[in-house]
Amino acid sequence: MSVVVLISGRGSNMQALLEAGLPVSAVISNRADAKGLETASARGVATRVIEHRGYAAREAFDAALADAIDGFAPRLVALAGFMRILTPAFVARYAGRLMNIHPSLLPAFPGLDTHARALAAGVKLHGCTVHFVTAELDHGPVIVQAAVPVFAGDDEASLAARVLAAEHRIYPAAVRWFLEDRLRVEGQRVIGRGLSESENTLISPDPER
Ligand code: NHR
Ligand code: GAR
Repeated sequence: MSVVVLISGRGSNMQALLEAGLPVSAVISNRADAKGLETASARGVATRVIEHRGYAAREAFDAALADAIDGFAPRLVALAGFMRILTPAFVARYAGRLMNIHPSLLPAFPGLDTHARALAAGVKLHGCTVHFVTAELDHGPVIVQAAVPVFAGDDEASLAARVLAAEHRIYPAAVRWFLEDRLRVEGQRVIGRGLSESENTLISPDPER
């Protein structure tokens, strides 16, 4: 029933999962200096570090990562600010139970530096996406998205903070739905059983409030 969370840094999304009371059995980082490791330890959650620098090939790193994960026999593996692209073999091993939170409204802005790219593109809505991970980077089936406004005075930091607050709302919800067996994938679409229409999409600030 448990969740293993993969991080690379701050770990605020991981913390949101913990604060939501979700059954996180371990937090694994590819960087020894990830701040999130301390947050997890302080809450009594097991931590592991598998440093990607120690491996010459991505396949070898991913194999060591999989060994560490499988020691906890999780039902779900959740990427939360995890910064290493995963090999097709790793993705296949966890097919259907590997999730990511990405800081843009996919399919807009896959990859890195999403907030700077959104500002440069002049979009008026930005946001975040929880999706199942497939071999193709940031292209897996979308579970839930949240949209936030881009304001004229925004810089990268102010926009990132607005998106991050939305991330902290939708990621725990998506993980809970998965653990409750309420998500079914049909091709590129995710059908949420017993979810209201508005649960799949968050607009923040909510115009109905
Ligand atoms: N792996 C696969 N196969 N598919 C996805 O959809 C993945 C994935 C691994 C991570 C998260 C993703 C994001 O949300 C994610 C999705 C890292 C990079 C990247 O370029 C891009 C996207 C994401 C994560 N990483 C560099 C690399 O060479 C390293 C960058 C760094 O260390 O700062 O792996 O944005
Ligand atoms: C979050 O905004 C997350 O969406 C993003 O990095 C931040 C991590 O913050 N993820 C990626 O960019 C993945 N490439 P956190 O460590 O505080 O959760």
